[in-house]
Amino acid sequence: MGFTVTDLDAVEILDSRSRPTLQVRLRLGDGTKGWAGVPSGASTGSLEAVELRDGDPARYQGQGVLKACAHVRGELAELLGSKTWESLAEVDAAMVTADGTGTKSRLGANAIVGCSVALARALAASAGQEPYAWLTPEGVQRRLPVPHFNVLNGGVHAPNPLDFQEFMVAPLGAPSYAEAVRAGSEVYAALRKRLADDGHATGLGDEGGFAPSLRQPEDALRVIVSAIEDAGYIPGPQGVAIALDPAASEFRQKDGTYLVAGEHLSTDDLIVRYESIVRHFPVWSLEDGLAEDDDTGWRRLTRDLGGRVQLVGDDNFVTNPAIITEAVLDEVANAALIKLNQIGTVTETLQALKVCRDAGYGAMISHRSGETPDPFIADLAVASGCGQIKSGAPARGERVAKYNRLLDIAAHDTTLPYGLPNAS
Ligand code: 2PG
Ligand code: MG
Repeated sequence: MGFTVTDLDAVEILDSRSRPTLQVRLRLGDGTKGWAGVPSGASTGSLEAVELRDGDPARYQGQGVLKACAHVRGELAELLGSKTWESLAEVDAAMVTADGTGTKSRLGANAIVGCSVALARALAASAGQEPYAWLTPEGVQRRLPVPHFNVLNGGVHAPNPLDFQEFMVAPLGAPSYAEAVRAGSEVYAALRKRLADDGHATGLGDEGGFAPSLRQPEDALRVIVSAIEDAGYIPGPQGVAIALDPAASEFRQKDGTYLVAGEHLSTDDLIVRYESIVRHFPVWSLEDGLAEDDDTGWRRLTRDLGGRVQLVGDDNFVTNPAIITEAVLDEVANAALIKLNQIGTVTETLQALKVCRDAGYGAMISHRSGETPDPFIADLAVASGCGQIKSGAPARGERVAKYNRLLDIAAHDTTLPYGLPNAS
């Protein structure tokens, strides 16, 4: 049975970093409504779908999104209102074709992804289903994902001297999703106390994690392990493990070296450093350990560490099904980070997740460092069955909106298993 779209609108709102973004509203012919808040990254991959910004220096330092909003209200509203549609996939494909650039740069990936998410929500509501139920592909077992709480921030997400961007705690061993949230929050509180006791400022980075003046990644790892123990948990896969996103593209130098705490490291040096980190700390997952264009390095990293830890491609994969397919053939990484706005439609995001499932690659659903209260990724995480999500610290409204949506789903659908897919 087909559907029509009668209203489509967008307004310029602020994201969690005080930069303009879009909020999209949509209404179907049967009266059901959908909405979406569009996120925005800071450490972006060069092949990400392109956010359309106004570039008018007189407004928001050129970061306004009035043009993208106008595309939603104008060309996209006209397109979506032009006929009876059969599926979300058909609408997403039509938006991609109408944009015509291959990078979504003309209409704006921010405009397109907002319409796609708002439509997915409306179609779920129209079918009388929760978004996570409606989004679940055939044959996929829904799961409550392991939350990866980014408790300590560095890189371009914080003004401290720490080069690695994200230090996350992942309660892999928690007996349930609710207990995992509790563990994350208790470790966060213990970390705040530890840092304060050690004389560090406890100000927050963009994703709500603490941003102390630590320089060496190992110093950050040590204090996190102590915080896990202080909170009464076992550091490691049976309790609370650690995941890293160094976001290495951001500290790669023009000469090909990596600048970590003032030291120039070759690709080999950095891989050796990771080997040592993995030996000494309970790190179970490493995202963007090398820069997006360090292809030979990525292959070496995968050969050396791929059997021991999850290696997640973010800046290099940009949620692009074709790029992930190539990486699988090339044996690069063993998991992908999944961000809706990196590729720009719900349909293509679901395709990227399918590529991962079919290849036996892991997948982690992700927020962006600039966020809105929209919790859609929580539903996507459950629907995909991938068993992993990262949405920042267990603090700040735009971060906990996702974790809290999952608490709500867990409370109302008690049949859902918790954790990584191979765990049960
Ligand atoms: C990342 C993301 C999200 P950003 O690198 O994984 O944490 O950061 O949104 O700034 O790209
Ligand atoms: Mg990343």
